[in-house]
Amino acid sequence: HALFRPIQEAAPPSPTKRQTKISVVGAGNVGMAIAQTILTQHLADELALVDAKPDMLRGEMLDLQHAAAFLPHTKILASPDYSVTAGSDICIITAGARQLPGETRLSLLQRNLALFRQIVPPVAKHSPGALLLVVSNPVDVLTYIAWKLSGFPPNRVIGSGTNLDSSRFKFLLAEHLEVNAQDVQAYMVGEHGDSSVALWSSISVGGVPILSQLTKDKAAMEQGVLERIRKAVVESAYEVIRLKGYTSWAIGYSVASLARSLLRDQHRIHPVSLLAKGFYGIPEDHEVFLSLPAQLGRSGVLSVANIQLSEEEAARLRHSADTLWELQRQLEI
Ligand code: 6V0
Repeated sequence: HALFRPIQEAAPPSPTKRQTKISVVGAGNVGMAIAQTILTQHLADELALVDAKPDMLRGEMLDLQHAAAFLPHTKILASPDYSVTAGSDICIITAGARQLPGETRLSLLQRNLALFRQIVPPVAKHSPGALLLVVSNPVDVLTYIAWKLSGFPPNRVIGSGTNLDSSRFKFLLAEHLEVNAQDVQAYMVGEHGDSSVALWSSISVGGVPILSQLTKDKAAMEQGVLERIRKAVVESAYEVIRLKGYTSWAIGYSVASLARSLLRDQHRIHPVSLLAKGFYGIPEDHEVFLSLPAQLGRSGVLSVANIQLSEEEAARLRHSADTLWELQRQLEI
């Protein structure tokens, strides 16, 4: 005897209304923080997890499913087999090898290239229309590798890039200025991590541009403080890793905010890693991914903001582009 009596006249579901699906490849610290933020913010109707460790993966899936009574309704699937990701709107890649003590960047990159060879082709095969969002490090080079291996157009392959660095930057600026971080506008661009570039002229609070409001002397003094804040942003990832072993919550929120802007076609501006050749003097033959403030929507990167860079900022971007290009030339993709 049925628990509920169906209503015969109910209209069939509209054929234009479709379910939203997000897949997360790599159910480690970062993948699970992203998954749980996606669930609490109800960004998808279906969430698929993939990892190479089947028992751990099943454990993570069950643990999330057991929270069903407290969460908006989302179907949660998990499997080491990529068919579970079929028909995704966004595939987020967080799987990555960890740097071994004394290991060079190139050697780590080669191990991650081998990993991406196993991951990207099946992801692209099962979701040929998806947006690819790469989180694994080094994120700028791995986004390039994901672009090459997927065969997707560049606007559909995005690296989480300096979206997180910019959030750390806003947090530290907000503390220094004693304001709310949500009222701070500030961008870090370029390479994610040590060589990221802080755009001083971009900083404003509640519409007040910080540096141009100051007298010359004060601006010079404040520039020193800001440089210390930039260094603190770069240091902060190392500090969290030293203290707790990995970073997870901030990158979880950062990637969920990207997923929201993309899926809900919000046209919001985020600094993300995108194909940067031709921008700010980066040579056309340098197929490198670097973060620039970009407008994100349902079809991926919609446009790149035409920001005013100082000569020094542009030179730093070009230097990163040269370094990445040289590194990528040593890889056989
Ligand atoms: P982790 O906890 O070791 O998780 C990695 C997961 O990947 C593990 O569960 C592995 O089993 C899984 N994995 C490995 N190989 C495969 C494979 N072939 N197929 C499927 N799954 C596989 O690492 P953690 O989650 O801490 O970090 C993941 C990655 O994110 C690293 O590369 C980090 O450097 C990177 N981060 C990037 C950030 C950014 O801002 N872009 C921020 C934080 C971390």
